[in-house]
Amino acid sequence: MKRREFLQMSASACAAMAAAGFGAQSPQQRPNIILINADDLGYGDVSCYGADRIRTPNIDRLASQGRRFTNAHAPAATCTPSRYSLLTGEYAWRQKGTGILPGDAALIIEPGRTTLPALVRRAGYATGAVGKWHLGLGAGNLNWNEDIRPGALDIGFDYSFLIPATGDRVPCVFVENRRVAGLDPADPIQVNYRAPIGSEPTGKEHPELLKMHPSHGHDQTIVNGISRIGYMSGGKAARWVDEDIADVLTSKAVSFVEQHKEQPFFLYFATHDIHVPRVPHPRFAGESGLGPRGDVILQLDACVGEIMKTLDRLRISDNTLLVFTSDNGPVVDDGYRDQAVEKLSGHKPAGPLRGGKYSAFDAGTRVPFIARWPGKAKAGASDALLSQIDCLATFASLTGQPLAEPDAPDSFDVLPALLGQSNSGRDYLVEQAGALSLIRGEWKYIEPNKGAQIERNTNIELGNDPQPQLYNLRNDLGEQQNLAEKYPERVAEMAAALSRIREQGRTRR
Ligand code: NG6
Ligand code: CA
Repeated sequence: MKRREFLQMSASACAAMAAAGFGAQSPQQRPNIILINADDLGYGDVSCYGADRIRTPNIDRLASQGRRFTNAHAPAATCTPSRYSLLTGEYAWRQKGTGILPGDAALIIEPGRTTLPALVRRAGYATGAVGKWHLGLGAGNLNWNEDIRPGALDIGFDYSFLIPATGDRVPCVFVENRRVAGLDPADPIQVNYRAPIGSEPTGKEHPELLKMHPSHGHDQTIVNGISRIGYMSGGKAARWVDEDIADVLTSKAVSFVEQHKEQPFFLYFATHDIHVPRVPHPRFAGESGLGPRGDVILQLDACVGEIMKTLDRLRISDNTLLVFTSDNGPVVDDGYRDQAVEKLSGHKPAGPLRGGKYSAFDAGTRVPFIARWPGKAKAGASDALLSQIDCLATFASLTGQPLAEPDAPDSFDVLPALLGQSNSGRDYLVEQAGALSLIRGEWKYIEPNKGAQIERNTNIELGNDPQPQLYNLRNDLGEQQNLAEKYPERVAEMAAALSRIREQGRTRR
């Protein structure tokens, strides 16, 4: 055998061995990975993060068995940019068109790029996405009655079962792989975000047909007695039942785990809860005493419990890294009159933090983040700074996959912090709401922004100010004291650092 051939052969043998779990990473170090991404769940919404008006026993148990991070962030204060960043390792604000998407938007992640699922798939993982997508589907002008492409299957997932956008946006159907699930071809779906389509009633014209009324927006096509954002017609047999969404998604997540228990798998489980419309299954309705928002927190907790139970039943808990987090901070009234405000009863969805969903204040992005990997991730609390944007580089490190230079430009490997081998995560992090913020160590700088200071409908403090803001998060977690005037040099320095981060186009070294 010639030397070159021999080298080639050993290279491919090595690759095969690496894929099979030998070599640098032992099989035990290539755990299954489940990433549960809740929707709009606040830092203070679960009892292991201090909630005392509601109990979340399953999430609490996960926290007691794993690492509970107190300074972990979603990359943005709304869903689409947060999830874009999570899956690509790139700050969403670097790309146009990554704001909250309508339900008929085209896919915003370029097929072929190194995404979180594509990366772990290279390491031999089976990859699945179950739940809320909100990253667009198709290439524009999508026909929902034909094969849907590009979609999740084109950016690294082997299997997908998706809510295309959000529960409050049409189309109110699930998409399984390339097709709308349960669609009757004789009753085709049409979707429009500009003008009414078909003859179905809207919430605006027929409020008498509603079982849940909007408080703002959400007055277009009525599906299951709830008016949504956008217009749709047809697809009646395929429409979801709001009360059953959590159970349907959990059963799809559980089946994926069961089917792939023999090989390493990565499951991205993006729950609908606790986003609006909040319509709990009857077994949770009224159980929290805090109205539907509290009830769907209990429902979410039960879903997490089901996943944990499944891992125990299949005896794979010890070889599974289970991460639980949320895509952005909390909101109470997000557009439906669902008693969330009236029944809050002293519950503090943001805990000690200021602001909420949509906000540049910390409640916008600082979220629960728990990582359990029995025997590998040290149980306990950690205040290491980390972001969901780091999942990509961290899982690359975990699975022994190299990253090419253009990949995941803003993702840092924080594996030592995740496992509790170290308590330092990142040094700094950019956060996205209307304004960008830079967090560095104990300091947070919010750049000047002329936007509204309070969002009228949701009554959330957005953290916008035409003047720069500087907070010391160590002494003033609630961001009450703007120290910008007191420390102008620090402000100038952090503003310059943020400009450099913008201009350089990447931060991963
Ligand atoms: C807003 C919606 C809100 C929610 C949000 C997206 C109105 C008035 N408000 O525009 O209800 O759907 O978009 O939430 O329509 S997210 O969690 O997906 O980012
Ligand atoms: Ca969200």
